[in-house]
Amino acid sequence: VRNEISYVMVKPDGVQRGLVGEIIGRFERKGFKLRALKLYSTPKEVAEEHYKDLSSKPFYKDLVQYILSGPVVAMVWEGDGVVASARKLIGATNPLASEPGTIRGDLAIEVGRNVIHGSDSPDNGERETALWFPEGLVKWDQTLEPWLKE
Ligand code: DAT
Ligand code: MG
Repeated sequence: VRNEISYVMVKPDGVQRGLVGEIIGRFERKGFKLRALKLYSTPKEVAEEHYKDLSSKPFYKDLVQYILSGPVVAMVWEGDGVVASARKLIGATNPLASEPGTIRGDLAIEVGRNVIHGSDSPDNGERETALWFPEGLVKWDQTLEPWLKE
C-alpha cells in the first residue's frame, strides 16, 4: 500500500457542534500522521474550487453556502492507504446510510450536514492539499512510528 496524503476537513457544523476533538481523535488513534492543521475561515473561491466537480448539481449552491457558513478545521493526514482508510472512518456520504462506528454514522443525520470531508482519491488528496494549504505541510518525525509500522 502506497504512502499518501488525504485532505480532511471538519465542516462548519462539526466545529459549531464541538466535534473537532472527537473527530481528530479518531484519526490520531488510528495512527495516521498529522501533516497540517488550521481553523480556517474559507474564502469563497476556495470553497467553489474545492467542489467544482459538483458545480452542475442542484445542491451545489447550498453546499458552497454551507461550507462558508462558519470556520472549518482543515487537516492533512499522511499514511499508507490513508485516503481509502479515511473514507472508511468517515462513512457513506448520506449519514443515514453510514455504518455505526463511522464518524458520519455516529454523529450526523443529513447529507447536507455531514460534518466532515475526506479526499476520494490519492490524486485528489494532493490536489485538495495544494488548494487548502498553499503554505505547505509540516515536516516532523513521528517517534512512535516503530510501534505502528513493522
Ligand atoms: P463525499 O463528501 O462523501 O465525498 P461527494 O463528494 O459526492 O460526497 O459530495 C460532496 C458533498 O456534497 C457531500 O459531503 C454532501 C453534498 N452532497 C452530496 N450529494 C448530495 C445530495 N444528493 N444532496 C445534498 N447534498 C449532497
Ligand atoms: Mg467527495
